[in-house]
Amino acid sequence: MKKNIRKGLRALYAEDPLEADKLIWGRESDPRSRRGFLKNGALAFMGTILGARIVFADHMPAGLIPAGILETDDPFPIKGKHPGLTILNDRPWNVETPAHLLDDAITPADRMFIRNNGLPPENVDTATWTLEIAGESVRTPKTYTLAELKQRFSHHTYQLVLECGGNGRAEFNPPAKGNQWTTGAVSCSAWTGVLLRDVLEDAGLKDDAVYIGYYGRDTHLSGDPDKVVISRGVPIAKALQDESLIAWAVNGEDIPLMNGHPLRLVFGGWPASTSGKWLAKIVVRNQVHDGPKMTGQSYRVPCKPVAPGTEVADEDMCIIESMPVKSVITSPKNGGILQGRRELKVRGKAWAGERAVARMEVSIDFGATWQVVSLQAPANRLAWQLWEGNVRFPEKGYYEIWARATDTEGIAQPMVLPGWNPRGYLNNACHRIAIKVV
Ligand SMILES: Nc1nc2c(c(=O)[nH]1)N[C@H]1C(S)=C(S)[C@@H](COP(=O)(O)O)O[C@H]1N2
Ligand SMILES: [Mo]
Repeated sequence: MKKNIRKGLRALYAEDPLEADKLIWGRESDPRSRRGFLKNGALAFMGTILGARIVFADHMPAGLIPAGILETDDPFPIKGKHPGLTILNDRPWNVETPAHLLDDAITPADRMFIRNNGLPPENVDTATWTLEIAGESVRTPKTYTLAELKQRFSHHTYQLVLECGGNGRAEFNPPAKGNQWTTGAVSCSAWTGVLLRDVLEDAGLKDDAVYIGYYGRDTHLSGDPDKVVISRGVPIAKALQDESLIAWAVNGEDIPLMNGHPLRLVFGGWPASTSGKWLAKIVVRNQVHDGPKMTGQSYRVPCKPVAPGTEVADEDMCIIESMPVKSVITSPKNGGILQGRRELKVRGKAWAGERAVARMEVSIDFGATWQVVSLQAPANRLAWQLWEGNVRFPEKGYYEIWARATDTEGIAQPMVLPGWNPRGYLNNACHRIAIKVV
């Protein structure tokens, strides 16, 4: 299905999901049960489009776009990046990774998503690149060359989940402005660098230090060299964690330019917007950092839940810290066809911000029943966890596989969109894929 048609579908569903159901499928819904009733004609039509009868149509929620029609095959033109990635925007580059390309235990660099707010630096010279440590709460401001960083501090490698705070934004209703990420603004690669803590301790922190902020060498879209693209940060406690890195390598190689070459911060489990790319400067602050995209409505959600569409004053918005529990089905690919068999291996990844994932379940009947699948421990804290299980389909037809992770505090992914917020952050609803058994 072509991109514009998919977009049209989402827009239609965003406006009024029940009306869209009626328009597209002739699906009527029962307002009490939120369940969609497919009349005979509608059921047959939906089945025709999906290529098979929807076996558990009885359980299919109203206002749900079938996963089987959300696929894309657009080619991708950036050198060093996988041709199967999906472009959301090309100025600046914003590119996501389809779920089936996240099947590796460690995300290869060519499959890492790209989220740029401005234009990456041109002609990066690693021989002259420097990192400055400054700010009102640093004892001795310092500047290091890349070579000095590598020589002076011990090297560490961690697998870390980077997920954009806006991953999943495409589902919000009313829609939220910004890149319409579906499920693919996430990666878990092996990052190598020095501990931010070691560098901060070398420069020395004053007692009043509460936050760090970063500055990178990317250029504002306006072309104005004095305009900062983005400057976010984390509280000192997160900055001093064992896994908080200033990294120059990913999976044993130089970081791709689009992902921050030659130096970037990596804070696993927090919105990836905290992980400054093309890192030039870190400031130690005696207050919450207030750089561009740290204040106002950016990377913030209402401190208390609000009704969809509510306007929320800046002072009632809270900074996103740890990301919520989430998972993705990486095999089979959405829209897969199972021929001559009824049993299927399903696998994927699960993560939970600062926490770990304790349980993983899948459903083939739109969440009416769930089956526990096996779940591995993370390679290290803040890495994602691999899960896998077998599902059995009772008969031929169209199915959706839904996946649900539960974290160590007992918090599970919601099956539908969680707390609406003005900018469309933190959508950790269950991932689902379509499978046809023929
Ligand atoms: N200098 C700089 N750092 C940045 C950004 C940026 O635009 N400029 N984008 C941030 C955001 S919003 C995200 S989600 C991550 C994305 O990292 P990636 O492109 O390597 O996947 O980088 C963060 N660091
Ligand atoms: Mo982001």
